[in-house]
Amino acid sequence: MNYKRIITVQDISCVGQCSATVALPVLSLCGFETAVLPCSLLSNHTTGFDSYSFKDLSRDMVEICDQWKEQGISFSAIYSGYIGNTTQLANLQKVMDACLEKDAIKIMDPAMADDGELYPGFDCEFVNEVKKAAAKADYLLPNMTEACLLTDTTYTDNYDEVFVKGLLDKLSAIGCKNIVITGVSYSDNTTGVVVYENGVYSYHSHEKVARSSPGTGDVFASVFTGAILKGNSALKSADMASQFVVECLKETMKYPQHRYGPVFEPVLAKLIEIMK
Ligand code: PXL
Repeated sequence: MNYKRIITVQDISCVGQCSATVALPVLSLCGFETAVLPCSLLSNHTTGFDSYSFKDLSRDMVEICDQWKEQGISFSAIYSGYIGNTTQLANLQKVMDACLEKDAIKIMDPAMADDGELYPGFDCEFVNEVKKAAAKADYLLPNMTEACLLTDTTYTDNYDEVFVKGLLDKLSAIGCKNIVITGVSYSDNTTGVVVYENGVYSYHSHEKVARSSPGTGDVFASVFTGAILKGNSALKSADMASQFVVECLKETMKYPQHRYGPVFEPVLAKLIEIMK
């Protein structure tokens, strides 16, 4: 048996169900030891709250990475999510160079935008650096807004399959390998994921829950990572991740006042069933 240790590189939002506080429980449940390299420490995440504090941990990232290198600590997979600035992106590359085993799987969620808007604090320069990093991932998991930004395409929520395939072509052209675009909806009652795996295109649609939440992409990416590391195809992994996201959003609907994250904790047991 090959025991896999993952490193997840993203922020810690002390309150708010996103990033590391989602990745750790989900990946533990999938059975993988998950180390965390925090890039930023926030009081709470940047959407759905009135304000937030942000501490940049760029320097700590380098110190931590140097320690790991010195001690020969390495990882069989890396899952990166919300990265706060271009220095942190450069540090992500340092970790990939210094601490990954040969053939380590690289999964990147280019978490920087949603609903046609960049998250607060990001600009074009940052997007350009994310493009370069995205080309190095084995699996890239953008939502529609991020896929448009990474391909210099004007965002629209009125698109068709030709438009989406065009995004995949452009992402392939900049070097992205396997791509999963989330939140691709061609009808009012359904949404879904487009999977481009080893040159093959597929679309998997599922129920659209009338509730969205920041952090949902992080739940998707965490489950996807766990499923890939268990040896599933990207299509199967995306299907498992979508199923769990639907469960989480249905749960979230029970709490109309809960505005800042997907309520995933009460339904974690369902993930065990989905992962079987
Ligand atoms: O991926 C969602 C996310 C993660 N981390 C931080 C965020 C957000 C979304 O707003 O602000 C800090």
